[in-house]
Amino acid sequence: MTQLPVILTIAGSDPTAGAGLQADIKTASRLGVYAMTAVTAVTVQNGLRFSAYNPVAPGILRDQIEAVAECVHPDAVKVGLLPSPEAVEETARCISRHGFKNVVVDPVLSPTLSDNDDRSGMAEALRTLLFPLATLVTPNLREASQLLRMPLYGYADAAQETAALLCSETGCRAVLVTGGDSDSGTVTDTMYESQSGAVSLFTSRHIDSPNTHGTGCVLSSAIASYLALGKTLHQAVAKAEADLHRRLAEGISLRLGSSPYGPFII
Ligand code: PXL
Repeated sequence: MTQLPVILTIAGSDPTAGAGLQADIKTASRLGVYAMTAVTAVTVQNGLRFSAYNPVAPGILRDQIEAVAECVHPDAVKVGLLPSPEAVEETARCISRHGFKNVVVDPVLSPTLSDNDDRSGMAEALRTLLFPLATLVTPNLREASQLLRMPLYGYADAAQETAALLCSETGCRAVLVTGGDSDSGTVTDTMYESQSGAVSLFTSRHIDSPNTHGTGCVLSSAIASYLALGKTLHQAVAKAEADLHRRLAEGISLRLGSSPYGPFII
C-alpha cells in the first residue's frame, strides 16, 4: 500500500481556475501531491471583471475541514482567501485542534476589497489567530504593509525588515515577501526565518507576461506541496520559485479564449 502525500487547501473558488483552490489542485497534482479542499468563498470573475464575492458561512467552512480531518492528516496545509475574521477564527481553531503542521498562509487581502475598505479587522485576525500557527506567511509587499499597518515605500530594505517584523510581532516561523522590484529588470522575493535569523533572496528576471492571474496561489500551494513531499522550508521555497518563473516564461504567448490577459496557464 502506498500513502499519497496530501495537502489541504483552504481557499476561495475562481471560475476561471487561474487562482484560488482550482489553481491549488492543479499545482499539487502536477507535483504528485493529492489536494483536498475546503471552500471559503465563491467568487464570480473572469479576465475582465471581478463581479461577486460570496462568503461560505464559517460553520460550513469548519465542517469541510473537519470532514477532511476525519479521514486524513494532511502533510501540509495552504490557506488562501478567507472572507471574514470569523472565517479566520474557525480556520485557526481547526488547525490547532488537529495539530496540522507545514501551514503556508497566503494572506490574500487585495482582490476582493477596494482601497477604501477597512481591512484592519481582517489584518488583526490574521496576525493574532492564524500567523502564530503558520510555518510560512507569503504576503506581497502591499499586503505586508497592510498587515503591519505601516507605509513601506521609501526605505530600501522594506521586504527584509517587513518580514522580520511580521515574524517578531506575530510569532509566525517565517515570512516570504513577494514582489520586490528592482531597477535592473529583476524581481526578488525575500524570506526571513525567525529561528535562525536567516535571510534568503530569490531573484529572477522580470517576466512581462499577461498571464499572471493566480501566481500567488500557485506559489503558495507549490511550497505546501513540496513541504508535503518532505522538503525543508528553504528547499520548498527555492523549488516553487524556480518552477513558477520557468512556467511563467513558457506561458507568455499562450491565450485562453478572447481574454486579453489571463490566468497563470501551464
Ligand atoms: O490571487 C489571489 C486570489 C486568491 N483566491 C481567489 C482569487 C484571487 C484573485 O483573484 O480570486 C479565489
